[in-house]
Amino acid sequence: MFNRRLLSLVLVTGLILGLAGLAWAGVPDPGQSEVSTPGGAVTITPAGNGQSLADRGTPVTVTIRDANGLAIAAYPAQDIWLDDAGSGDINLCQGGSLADDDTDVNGVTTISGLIAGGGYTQAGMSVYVSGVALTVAVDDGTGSTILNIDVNSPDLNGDREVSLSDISLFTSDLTVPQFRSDFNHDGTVNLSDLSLFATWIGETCP
Ligand SMILES: [Ca+2]
Ligand SMILES: [Ca+2]
Repeated sequence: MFNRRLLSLVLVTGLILGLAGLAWAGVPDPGQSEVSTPGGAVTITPAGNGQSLADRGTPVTVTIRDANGLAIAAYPAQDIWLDDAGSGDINLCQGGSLADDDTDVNGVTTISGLIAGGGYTQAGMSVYVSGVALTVAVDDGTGSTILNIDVNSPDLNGDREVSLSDISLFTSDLTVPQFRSDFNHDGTVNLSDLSLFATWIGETCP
């Protein structure tokens, strides 16, 4: 009798532990997942007519794993996005920086396209999976958990439209060049940036 009760206890305990394991399965774990990028600078616009991460040579690769370190396949692209690393500098449009595809069988996807949004930052970017920032970054050589991607936008004040206020800010940067207005990323702000800026005036989120 005692042994039978002991056996039941062992079975129940095993079942509970098994269920706990199942509960972890398929749930992204920020400590097991990874994100990497060569790093660089990109210009985004509210309507998503700026430069793609791929064109700027700084695509982001994301690998999503659960707490057991197992790859999570088919994780929805709409739940994986890029945003500032907590500075609040970037103001994205709805769904403005989603992953290119759902994760593949290895739990891998990329974020390499055009981003819709405004604001500017040199304080780094992060990948968020269902709202949780991934904490493990690889391959950028800095050991940092944030991504070395600088972002600017003709929407300089980050209100998700390119309007008069932004024109005024851009004009002041023609005198004292700032990263935020260097849309062709050549280290200065001049007529080349102005001609780019002109094509984006009036843009808002889609
Ligand atoms: Ca604006
Ligand atoms: Ca420039």
